[in-house]
Amino acid sequence: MTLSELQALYDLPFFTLLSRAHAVHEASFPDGKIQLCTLLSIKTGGCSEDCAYCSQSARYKTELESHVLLEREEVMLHARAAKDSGSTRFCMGAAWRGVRGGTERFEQVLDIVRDVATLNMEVCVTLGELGPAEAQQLRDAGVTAYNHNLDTSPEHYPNIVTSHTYEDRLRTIRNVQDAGIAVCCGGILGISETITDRLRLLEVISNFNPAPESVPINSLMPMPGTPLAENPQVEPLDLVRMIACARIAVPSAKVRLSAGRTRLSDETQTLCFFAGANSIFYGEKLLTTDNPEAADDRALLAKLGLDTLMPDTSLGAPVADPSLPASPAFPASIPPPACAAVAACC
Ligand code: SAM
Ligand code: DTB
Ligand code: SF4
Repeated sequence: MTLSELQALYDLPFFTLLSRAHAVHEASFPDGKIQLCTLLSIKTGGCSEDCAYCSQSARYKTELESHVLLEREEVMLHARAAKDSGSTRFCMGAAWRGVRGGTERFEQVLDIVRDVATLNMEVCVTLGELGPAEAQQLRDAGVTAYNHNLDTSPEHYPNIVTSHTYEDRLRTIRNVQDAGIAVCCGGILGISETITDRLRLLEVISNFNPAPESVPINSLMPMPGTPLAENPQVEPLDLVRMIACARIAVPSAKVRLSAGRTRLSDETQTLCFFAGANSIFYGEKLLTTDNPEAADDRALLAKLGLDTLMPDTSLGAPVADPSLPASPAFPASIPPPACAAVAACC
């Protein structure tokens, strides 16, 4: 979709936008089920990058307790618990700029992935920048999806992150697509962006070929010590509009109502589900911040009569439209930039 098409959608009367989004949702996901995903931070804090919203950046004095890469056995305890609680996707995050093949740390991550993949859950990782070889190794180890957010518009991104570029992010996404891994790519609201920045993000993501498998929409959890610690809360109805636009812009993708749900009422979340959100993070913790209690989420879904989705471990990258060029557009031969030179790289 183009920015002007998205702007026209966004400007519709609220209920018109919601009914359009709901119709798209029903057509794309007739069973209306909700996907439950559980997050685990497998390496916390000490990140070389300067993302202004993030408690894990080493550049800010936050209250975070850092830890090195968790042992495989510990990760498996969390993964089994997630499965037992009804989660069907296990997403592991690491506070690195990126990963590099041949390093001990990356081998450890591959071992973790191989173990988690035995549990019959979807396996998602978010490890920062990847080259084509690393993406292929992750795929071979059993990764079904890779999360790499663009977060906001290309114009606003340099106001939020200066240690890497939007283009770096796009290049990783292309490497993930080329390895046949499903792409999970979305953004954050509440990082001093305009509505146009939000819609520009959707414009970029909606033009991916192949389309992303999922689009997480996070609302800023303001972290003490970060530059955005005092940012105001996202206006709930603006979040609902954004979810509705994401649903229409990328009809085949799961739209994940991601960080920030602890600050949303049940009624706002309900509107988000009606507008097309069909995935949530489930369990008391996101990576470093709070998430609603699992029992509260189960109660809300039961009240709404919403069933939960089974895992799809055969998940591959959605098939590209052969009549259009691949997007993001980078020759696959371009190696990942500068990662080897970055001390905090795994
Ligand atoms: N280091 C990896 C990367 O940058 O892709 C993975 C982890 S990073 C924490 C994943 C995403 O979490 C970010 O792109 C951002 O959208 C979201 N996120 C991080 N901190 C957040 C916060 N304080 N509030 C809301 N979302 C946040
Ligand atoms: C995504 O878009 N949101 C998740 C997941 N992908 C990795 C992370 C949210 C992090 C929220 C802040 C924290 O817990 O540190
Ligand atoms: Fe946080 Fe990821 Fe940015 Fe590191 S690269 S500061 S973990 S968002």
